[in-house]
Amino acid sequence: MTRWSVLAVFTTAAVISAYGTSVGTTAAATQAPGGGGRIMVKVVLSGSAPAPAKVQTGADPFCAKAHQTAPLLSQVVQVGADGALVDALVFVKDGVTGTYSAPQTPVTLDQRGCVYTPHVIGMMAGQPLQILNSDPTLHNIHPLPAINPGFNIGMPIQGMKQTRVFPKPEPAFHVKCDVHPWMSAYIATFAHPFFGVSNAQGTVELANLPAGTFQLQAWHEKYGVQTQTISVAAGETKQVTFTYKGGV
Ligand SMILES: [Cu+2]
Repeated sequence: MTRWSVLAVFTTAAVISAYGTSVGTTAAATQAPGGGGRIMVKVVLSGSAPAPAKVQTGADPFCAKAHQTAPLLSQVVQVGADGALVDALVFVKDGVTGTYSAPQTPVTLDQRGCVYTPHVIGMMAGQPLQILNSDPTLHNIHPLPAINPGFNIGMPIQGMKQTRVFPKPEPAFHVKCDVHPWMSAYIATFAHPFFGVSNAQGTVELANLPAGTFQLQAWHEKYGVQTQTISVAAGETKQVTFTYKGGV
């Protein structure tokens, strides 16, 4: 146990699962009959967060105007109520067997107001990534994967869309814009659908899990990786908290 970053609190509750095999359309739901396990994850920051840095967008008049009234703030550490840590990627690192087909529904990465939205993306390997430019200015999207092929696309026109696929699973890699150095996003690709990005409440729900013992990881771009091991029985719901100490 001491190997793991056990700052976490495990709360176990046997719950009659609302996730039968007839619910949901994910690959997990269709390929893991007899599963229906669920892990409710909360990611929190126990210490203080750095003051959000103002991002200088003046290099591009459009971007400057987009943030004229309220300055653009750094997305690196975003904290919600009660220390909820936003944009942490939570995923099953180990313990999933079987194969899961990638949904053909694309994940959209928008370039809007000279910001990538969402800031952190989890998607299945092979799932289409739709890249959208909502701005009437040039963006040049440039992902930097190590395992998957990278690309570098200029998108000069508002409304322009491009679709790309990362065919292999890969830990979170950086996405940058070659025109606007402050633009930053991360993408991770998975061989299964058991992942999620923490929302404004710091929560992620991993649903339709097969019964088993899993190595669960949380990844945050500044505060790094934490790991826990957790077992889920068929139809069981468990709660897990990842706690980061934070700091500047
Ligand atoms: Cu850009």
